[in-house]
Amino acid sequence: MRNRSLLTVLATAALLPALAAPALATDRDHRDRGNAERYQARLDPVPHDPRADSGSDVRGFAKLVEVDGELRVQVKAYGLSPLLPHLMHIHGELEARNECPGPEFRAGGVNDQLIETVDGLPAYGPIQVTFSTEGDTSAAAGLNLDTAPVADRKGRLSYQRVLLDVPDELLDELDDLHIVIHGEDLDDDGMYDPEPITALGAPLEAELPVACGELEDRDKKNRGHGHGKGHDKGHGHG
Ligand SMILES: [Cu+2]
Repeated sequence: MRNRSLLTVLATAALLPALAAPALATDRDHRDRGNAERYQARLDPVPHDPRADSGSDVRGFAKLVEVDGELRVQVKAYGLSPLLPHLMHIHGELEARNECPGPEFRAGGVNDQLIETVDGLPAYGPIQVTFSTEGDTSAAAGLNLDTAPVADRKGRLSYQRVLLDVPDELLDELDDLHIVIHGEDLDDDGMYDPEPITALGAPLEAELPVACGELEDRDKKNRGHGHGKGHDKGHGHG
């Protein structure tokens, strides 16, 4: 993991001058030719203390396709709190560990048994993109429950949208980023309780991360490009 992070940093450092001059950026040229870059993420439960998370067991799968600067997003998840909105984001930055949080991230915040959004930030990094149902898809809409996709009465969620405003810098590093789904009705009363409020300034139940997955480049994986970004790594949380 350390090797990969270092290589990722080096690769990005090499890319930065190219980003400053878009006409020369190979990734940009790549996109302008209409090639699709395909990414996927398997979403697994965030490892809260099972005694505190009301038996949450959220799993899912995300497919992202980037074509000409547009990001087509498809997420299917199940095991969610029924009939409630679930905030969903792409998280990440190179300064973070860029991995889904392990149990060691439970400490801190309003509950030491739960991995609150802020608890997990050193692992998956800040919100970069919001999978909203309409309007703003930036981090600014990250806590807007009004435009968050809603799970059905069986706790299933299906989300599809073409995102038009994802910054190029993010599109270029999608395979270093994560998808996180939030929201758990901890006391099963059919609503998100207004309290406690976490360090994020949001009600704990609405913001609690419940599933996380690392994005990987499906094509790079299939082509086996050997420039140090291979994704043969396991899901260890080290
Ligand atoms: Cu999030």
